[in-house]
Amino acid sequence: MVLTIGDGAFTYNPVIPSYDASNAYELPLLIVVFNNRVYKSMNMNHRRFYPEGAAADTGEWLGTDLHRLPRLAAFAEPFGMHTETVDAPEALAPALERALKAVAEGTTAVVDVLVTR
Ligand SMILES: Cc1ncc(C[n+]2csc(CCOP(=O)(O)OP(=O)(O)O)c2C)c(N)n1
Repeated sequence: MVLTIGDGAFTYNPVIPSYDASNAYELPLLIVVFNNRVYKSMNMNHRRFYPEGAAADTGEWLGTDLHRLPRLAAFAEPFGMHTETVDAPEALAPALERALKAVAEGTTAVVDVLVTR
């Protein structure tokens, strides 16, 4: 089973209990995160509805700027899951191959893919 998800949706949803459920029900998943370090759809709404709001003044886009978050794959490590962080296009295929192998062997894998937009 494969889940593809953006970093905004990933951080908004109950990832930690879901990891526990994956282990408890022995349901290995391949999770691929498209990580652009922003909850962009919400950020665009802030800009659209409050173009002269406090955030426009301060540059502090609360709840939508995800730059400060630690490495997302790290949250899976205490659950014994396979983790990958991909920061170059050529690193993607080998990371997915390693992750698929882990899933085939029964371990959930989280591949955090850093994208630029
Ligand atoms: C299950 C579920 N939870 C929450 C939402 C609300 N929601 C809409 S878009 C979004 C996050 C979008 O951020 P990201 O996935 O990083 O995509 P981006 O906006 O950066 O393109 C969320 C949490 C939803 N649509 N569905």
